[in-house]
Amino acid sequence: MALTPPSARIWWHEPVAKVELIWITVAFLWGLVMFFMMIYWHGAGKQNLSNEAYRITAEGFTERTNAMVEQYTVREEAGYPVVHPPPGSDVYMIARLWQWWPILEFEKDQSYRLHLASLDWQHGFSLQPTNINLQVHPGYDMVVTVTPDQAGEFSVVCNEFCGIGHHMMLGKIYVK
Ligand SMILES: [Cu+2]
Repeated sequence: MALTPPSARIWWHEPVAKVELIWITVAFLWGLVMFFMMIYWHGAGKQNLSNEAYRITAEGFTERTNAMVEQYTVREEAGYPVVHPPPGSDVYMIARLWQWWPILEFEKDQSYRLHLASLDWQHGFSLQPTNINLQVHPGYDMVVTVTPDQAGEFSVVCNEFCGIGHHMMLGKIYVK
């Protein structure tokens, strides 16, 4: 019993019980299996990681985002521009305290190179209700090639705690 002290004072010379040995072996082997699965899943697990990242400056990224917004804004929504960039193009979304900017509008079954960068702290890009999750770091452009296969309205949620307005850091992506 773990709640009472061992009866023998020098308990560490006692042989290890069989069940405990079995348990240690099972846990160790399972740990090994999961370690190698991690490597396997990286290649074959259809993960949506950002495989490309480039060093950028906040100013440079803002400039590129603004250029896209100026050229392809189709309407406004609650003070946010809704941008409909041409299929196949480079698309930018800024993460900052506390918003994802601008709102993007994609066409179904078309591919885009989505660039994500933070202008201040680390944020987490989580696309709801799909299982797409990645970290957005300041100073880096995280590139993901996206091909939406479902029309609808998707929410971008920040899933890396980033301060007092973290829970209000919501963005939107439309797929038409
Ligand atoms: Cu955030």
